[in-house]
Amino acid sequence: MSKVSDVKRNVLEANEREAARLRDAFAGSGTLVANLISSPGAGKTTLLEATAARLKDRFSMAVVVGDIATERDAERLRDMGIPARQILTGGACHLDARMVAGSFDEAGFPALDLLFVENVGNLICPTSYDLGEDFKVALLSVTEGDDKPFKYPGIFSRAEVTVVTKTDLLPHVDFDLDAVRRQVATLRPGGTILVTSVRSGEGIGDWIRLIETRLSAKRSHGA
Ligand SMILES: Nc1nc2c(ncn2[C@@H]2O[C@H](COP(=O)(O)OP(=O)(O)OP(=O)(O)O)[C@@H](O)[C@H]2O)c(=O)[nH]1
Ligand SMILES: [Mg+2]
Repeated sequence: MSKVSDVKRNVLEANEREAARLRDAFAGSGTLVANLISSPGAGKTTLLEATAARLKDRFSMAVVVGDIATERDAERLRDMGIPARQILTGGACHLDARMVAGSFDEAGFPALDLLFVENVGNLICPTSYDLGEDFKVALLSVTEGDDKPFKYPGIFSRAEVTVVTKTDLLPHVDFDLDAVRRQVATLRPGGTILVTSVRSGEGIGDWIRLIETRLSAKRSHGA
């Protein structure tokens, strides 16, 4: 049992060192990095498509996306006109910093303003792996149930931003937004909650403003 925890601790420590190297590199280039985490199908790629549509003409941006199989999400993002690199994890249920660093180097991205990392769809495994990001974003779609923050406290306490997605579907599901707000406020006091729908456009402007504000804060901090 203790050997298993030793191995796990060593893996996480090695990841922390690689993540620190990535964070230094992104500080040097002034690149804002967001790590998007959710269960499968909550709407990560769709939100990134909407983000690309609104920001790609003003900022240089790219996406690194992790999945256990298929190039599909990277293709969707390339179709939106932004460079995207797919990492196939070979079954692993999360990205780690080494995978992101390798993929980023191979991709030969130009100096970027924005890098979005779409993690493997999973609310548990990606939570413990720092990828050198500026902040984690947890997405929760209204079809998943309003009890999820307390059931998966790791991600909702570590994510600076929680994005509730697919609010156009609210009339069809039992989902108490206030209950989610209360849980997130308990797990992440002072955290940001955005309530969004790519279909109706609700909250997408708030998301875009958050990205712009965070980028300009990072740039003025680094200047
Ligand atoms: N009604 C509605 N559907 C949405 C919205 N956002 C995404 N979807 C749909 O939800 C499904 C999953 O969306 P994706 O963006 O592929 O989800 P994902 O989180 O990237 O999924 P994985 O990469 O497989 O984990 C797709 O059919 C989307 O069209 C929304 O705001 N409203
Ligand atoms: Mg996706």
